[in-house]
Amino acid sequence: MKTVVVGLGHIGLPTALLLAQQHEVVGVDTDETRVRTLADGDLLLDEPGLDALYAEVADRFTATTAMEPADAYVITVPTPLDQQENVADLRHVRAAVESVAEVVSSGELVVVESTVPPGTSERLVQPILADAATDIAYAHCPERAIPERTLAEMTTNDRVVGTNGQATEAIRDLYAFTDGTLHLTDPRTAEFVKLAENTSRDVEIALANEFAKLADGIGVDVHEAIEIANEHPRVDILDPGPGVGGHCITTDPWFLTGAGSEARLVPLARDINDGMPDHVLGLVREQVAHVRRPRVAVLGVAYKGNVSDTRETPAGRFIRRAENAGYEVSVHDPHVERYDEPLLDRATALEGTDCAVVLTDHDEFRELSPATFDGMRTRTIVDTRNLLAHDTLREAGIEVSVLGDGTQG
Ligand code: SAJ
Repeated sequence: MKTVVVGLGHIGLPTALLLAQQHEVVGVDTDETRVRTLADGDLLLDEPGLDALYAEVADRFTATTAMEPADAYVITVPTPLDQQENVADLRHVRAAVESVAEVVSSGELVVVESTVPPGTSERLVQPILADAATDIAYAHCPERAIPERTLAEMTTNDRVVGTNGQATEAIRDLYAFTDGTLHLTDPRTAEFVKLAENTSRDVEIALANEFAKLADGIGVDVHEAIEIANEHPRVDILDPGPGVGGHCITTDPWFLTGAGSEARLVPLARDINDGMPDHVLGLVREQVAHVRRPRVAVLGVAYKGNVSDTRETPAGRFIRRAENAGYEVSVHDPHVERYDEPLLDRATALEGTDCAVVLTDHDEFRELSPATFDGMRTRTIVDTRNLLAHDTLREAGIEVSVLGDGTQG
């Protein structure tokens, strides 16, 4: 089965290479540079196993900017959030479907993996395909792998498959690379499932963040409280932090609610999580209250621990707010190579600063010794992830403030 994969990004490229283990695959991307760098062997993605897989399937995978006919088409283009309207920007999806419609023939398989609002398959995608050819086997199969575990999750996670009924057999053949169960449903439900999963996580993180702020006011250590509460067989509270980042959880709740929805909890959770960088700035402000023109070192700009991905990182929101407040900000992240702000080695980033703000739960930060902070002008730390060895640092005379530990109220 010859398969075309449209969009060679974080999801498209790993999917294309996994498919190429069994099929002839053509990757189509409108970005000429992306296609050229791929031809040069530079995958531009930090994914374990991806380079080896690329080498293994090289003779069954080609990348190009031009659409071509195939037996199956998998669309994995981005669906960004229209920041002004808080609705999905479906222009890439529409363009990808229209380009497939130019070459698709009756009886062939079209799969949309891009995350889309409920109803998009029925209202936008399927009508374009129906005008192009009859009896298209259509499925919406949203991807749910996480960055830097993408191949492992793509080959083991269950999949939700929303088909128009004709796609079932072809879908089993297409996703033969996964050991996960295929959960069959209709496209609209599949669209909803993906958004509900990420929205549920966003709401749960918002609750943890709310608990952290409440605990500070009440004088309780939220981390100890959560640990004990989670011993209950039906309670599983997540961890508070500096806010929610990543490409999906920050956008998917808006795809679910759409413009004008009557949903209240979902937008509120977004608001609570987006407000966390401001709350963290308040903790930093307390630490540097006595300093004229404070200098702040940010430790960690990846959106979560042990990854290099900075998409929608709460660190970005924090840094802009800190700079607007008149602070000088330096940045260090042991995992990140490319970022909007200059990245410094740890000692240089900390040198001459008044507060070190830990924003990402990288393992490297867990055991930072008191000597790490020797070069600071004023030795204070704000730990938003409850990560550091607080007692050891405090014994060495360093002022440590921990989000939610009950001492900020
Ligand atoms: N976070 C917290 N506290 C927690 C857990 C996470 O503050 O207890 C923060 C993280 O630091 C990060 C953000 O939330 O900034 C999101 O991280 P995550 O690990 O919850 O999720 P993602 O964005 O890496 O991946 C999610 C996953 N969805 C679910 O777990 C329901 C993944 O399976 C999806 O494939 C992915 O979104 C996606 O692409 O949709």
